[in-house]
Amino acid sequence: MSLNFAPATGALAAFDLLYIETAGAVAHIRLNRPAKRNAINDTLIAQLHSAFIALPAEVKAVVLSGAGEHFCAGLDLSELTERSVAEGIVHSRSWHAAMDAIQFGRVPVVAVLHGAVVGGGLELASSCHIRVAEESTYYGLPEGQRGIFVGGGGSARVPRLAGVATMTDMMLTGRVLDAQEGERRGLSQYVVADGTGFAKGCELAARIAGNAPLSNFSVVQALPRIADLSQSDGLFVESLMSSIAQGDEAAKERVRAFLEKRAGKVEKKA
Ligand code: 1HE
Repeated sequence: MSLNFAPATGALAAFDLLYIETAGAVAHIRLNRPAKRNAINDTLIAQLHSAFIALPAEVKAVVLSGAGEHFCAGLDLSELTERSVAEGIVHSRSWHAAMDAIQFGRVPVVAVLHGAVVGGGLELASSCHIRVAEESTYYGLPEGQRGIFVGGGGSARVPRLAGVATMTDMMLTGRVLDAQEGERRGLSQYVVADGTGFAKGCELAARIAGNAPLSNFSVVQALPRIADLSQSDGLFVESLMSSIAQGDEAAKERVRAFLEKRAGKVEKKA
């Protein structure tokens, strides 16, 4: 699917390590440091954080991708040696803030993956809501081999997608998963041919952007929190969230449209 993207203006045009373009309700944010395989340095994590906070109101969904041969090589290791323990904690927390701005931001984010999705790159991908992986994608957590631990939210997010056992294996043994195995284990929801991930991501983002805003809000904000609650507490929060969403005029109109045969049915994939 091709959307009519134009380079972002205003606050979103100000980032030198991101390329941002918009097409109506969809924004495309591309990590733009291909010479360093989109390795995330302090500037890039700050720019990601700022960009997700600065999304204009008309943007309803985001596609996140990486320039060049790889999605993201993780933490910029050249900056690692410079830090004291205290600075390391502050640094890790700056990643947490950026990833939270993505996961618990205003809009759903579709990550389009290709090539290396490693270390902090996998942490970034796992903070998004849907992952589309091109066949070239491979996932690794080389922290174990580098003598460090994940610090960008990976220990909280990756096990929720693929399980503690898979993450333990990847970290202890350096096991690398290909696109197919990543999908089987829950790291991505789609695997597509090389070169087609962006179109698929745009198709999904456009569909998401057409949902009622409160539906998207409840999926992004309530669903992961409910999954962390006890069943009893989760069901209570669900009853509140569903009642809030149902009360919205957008929901009422969509239900009316179905009953009056103006809306599509749920159909099996062709
Ligand atoms: C980098 C980085 C990086 C590439 N930090 N500079 N991440 C890793 O341990 C992954 C390390 N990177 C790699 O394994 C490979 O670079 C890739 C598999 C991603 C890509 O390989 P390739 O052959 O396409 O590229 P390359 O030749 O290895 O790298 C090109 C340049 O990018 C080169 O710099 P140059 O100046 O010699 O041209 C590399 O040094 C540079 N580069 N990756 C710094 N990661 C919040 S905690 C998160 C903890 C982690 O993420 S740990 C995992 C870190």
